[in-house]
Amino acid sequence: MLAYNHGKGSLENWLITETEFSPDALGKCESIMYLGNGYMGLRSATEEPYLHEVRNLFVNGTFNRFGGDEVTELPNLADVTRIDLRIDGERFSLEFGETKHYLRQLNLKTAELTRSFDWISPKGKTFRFRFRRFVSLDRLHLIGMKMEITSLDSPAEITFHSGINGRMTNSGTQHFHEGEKRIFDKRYLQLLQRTTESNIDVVINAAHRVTVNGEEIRDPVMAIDRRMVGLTFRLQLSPGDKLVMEKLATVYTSRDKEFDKPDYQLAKLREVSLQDLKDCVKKGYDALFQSHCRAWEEKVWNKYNLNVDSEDGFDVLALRFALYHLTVMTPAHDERMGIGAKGLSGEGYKGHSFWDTEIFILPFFIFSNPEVARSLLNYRYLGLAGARKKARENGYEGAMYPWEAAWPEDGEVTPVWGAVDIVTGEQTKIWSGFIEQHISADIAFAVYQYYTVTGDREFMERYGYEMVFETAKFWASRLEWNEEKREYHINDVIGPDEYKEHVNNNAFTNYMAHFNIQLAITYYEKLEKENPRRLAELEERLALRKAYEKWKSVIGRIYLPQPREDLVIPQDDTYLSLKTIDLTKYKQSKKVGTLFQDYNLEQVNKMQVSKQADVLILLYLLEQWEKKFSQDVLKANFRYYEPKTLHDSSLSLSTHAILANDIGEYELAYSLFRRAAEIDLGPFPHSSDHGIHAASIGGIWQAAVAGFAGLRLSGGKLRISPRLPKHWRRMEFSIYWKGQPVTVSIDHSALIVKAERNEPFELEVCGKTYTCKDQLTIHIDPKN
Ligand code: IFM
Repeated sequence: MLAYNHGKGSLENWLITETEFSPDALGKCESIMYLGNGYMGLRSATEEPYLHEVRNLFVNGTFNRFGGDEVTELPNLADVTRIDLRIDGERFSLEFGETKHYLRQLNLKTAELTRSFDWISPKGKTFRFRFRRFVSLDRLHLIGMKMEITSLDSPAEITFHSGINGRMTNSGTQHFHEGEKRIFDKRYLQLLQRTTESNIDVVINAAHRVTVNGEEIRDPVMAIDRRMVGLTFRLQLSPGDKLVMEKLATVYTSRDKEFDKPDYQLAKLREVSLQDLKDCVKKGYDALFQSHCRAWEEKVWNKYNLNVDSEDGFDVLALRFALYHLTVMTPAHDERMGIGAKGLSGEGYKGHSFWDTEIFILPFFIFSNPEVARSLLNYRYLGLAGARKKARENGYEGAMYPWEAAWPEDGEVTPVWGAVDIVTGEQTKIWSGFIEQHISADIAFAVYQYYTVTGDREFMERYGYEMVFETAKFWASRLEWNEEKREYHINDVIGPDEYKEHVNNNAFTNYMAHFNIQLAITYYEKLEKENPRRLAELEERLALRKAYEKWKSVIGRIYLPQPREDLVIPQDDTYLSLKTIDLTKYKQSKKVGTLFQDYNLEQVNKMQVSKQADVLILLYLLEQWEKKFSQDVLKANFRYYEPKTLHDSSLSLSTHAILANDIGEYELAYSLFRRAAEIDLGPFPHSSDHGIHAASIGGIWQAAVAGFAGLRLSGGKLRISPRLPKHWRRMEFSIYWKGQPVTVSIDHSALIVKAERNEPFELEVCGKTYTCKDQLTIHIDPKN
């Protein structure tokens, strides 16, 4: 059972609480309460093991491929969290005995996981337990853990084993060679393992400090076995005695920037990582934890300054949950890495990056932390090599970005086979890696958005223009001339709606390809004026003049599906002529994908049913570039597609929430926002088993800021057209506009925009253009 109202006073709406332990629904809390710092992610499995637990530790970027039939994935590293505990010889587990006052909590403010309860053993002895854990935001390689056991009424013998356990797999796949184990000074444990194919060295070190009533327990029994190294402590507790175990661990890999160099030496990696652990041990758990808390305060809460005053505390908590996860999932330290669709919280999607990053997550960073946004775009710049390879292999020019991306040079890594087909009993073929091609334009869109918001010319000249030019070259070569209609088509694709495969002229794809080519033309002409030298350099490498001429010749002849008489834009050539079925049952289902209990994908392909926002996300994105469609078109499409959209992808609800607000369906907008937040925070016990939903989490922020606050690009300009939900009294947040910090405060009667450096800028509010010099106050008519 999850509860969100346990935080009181300064902790109000900061705590995610599990109030009852359920061995049948472990995945939920393991995922949503996972800890991390962008360098690594530690799933929050309990210390004592359970049958259906998934214990994961991932370090970003350490991809490995196990055998030819598999695709590369983030390997599950050795575990440091498990503790095998016996009390008077009996195994400790919450499945036995009686548990009282159980609470497991993630404190979003301090990024600390705690668990506390009283446990009455089957022999009737009572113990008080408290566990604490953090993954430091201050020292990226550090994990800290603490266990406290107090015997409340009886003497007891406690034995526990703790160490580094390399017997971990990704659902059965073992990514590491056996490795080397070592114990230094009877205290410092070290496990060194190498991935089987990518040859990445991973070194994990751990040290324990065990005390009873403050007195240190020394001389544990040392153990080294296959793929593990550990210590066993044995001690006696009298009634009232308190056992405290502090465990610190450091995790390093040869992928770390400071080691991934031609002069790399394994010995150095081992030494540095061990020395770091020793330094940490000297500082001690409490001091390390304090520095970690300070880092959260400075780098996250004070920086983003997102405050909502809502009658419903859940809204506040959901936004903090979003900022928490956006922080722990993002490799802000290393531009060679992207964000996985499940962050670093689970094995789902193998740590791969999708368009989820550019369209759903990046806007948060572009507006709130542009440096990190730039790093994430650099990751795609580095990915140009793989994208060019994919284009070449498919007979195209330029850069065709992989649908799923891992290490930048890997290129396409989408698996080819997926879930069972309920009709044939075979594995369904995943076509996305072949024909879900809009990703290339999505990345160009992200470059556009980044540049427009930040004005970072240096980034553009070094990386951004090249990405836009190369993706435009891809689209120009991808277009297919239709002689009969005398226009260019894009056939045989999957658009965002993955329930429609092999369609022709998916509106999203065609418009985004058109956008990408138009953007390349605009940027080419801009660069020609602003920096002809840079253009000449690019010209030499990329044969741009020829490409530019091609763009100019195709741009006016790309087929862009227009609104019909009823203003509905056809999602593709056939969608609107497919049969409709009664979707009530599936729309109402708490589980996603229930349609596939009755139909296979081939059948679903022939119905007007969408997995996720398609035309609607197009309208949301396009408006940011140019205002092409009227409010009536928006309304007509929302009303047509929303009833047909099952939101079976977590990417969908937040987009619908934003657009519902845009068309004045305010209550629906709030309920869609709420449902988006409940994808991970809702009561459904298994919705997050494979990990959190990173894009949806970015979408929570977008639904609040781009939706309710109405802050987004519109026709290339900044616009803020707020319409807060009725029960939100106030909203405040900080963004950056052209490098200047800007604070935005909104309530139901006024919008206040503050230029923190007094640099004047223009913005549009509810259709009118204003100049904000230092502070701008605009009164809002709540009726309008
Ligand atoms: O990128 C998404 C896609 O749009 C829907 N299926 C899941 C992917 C990863 O989140």
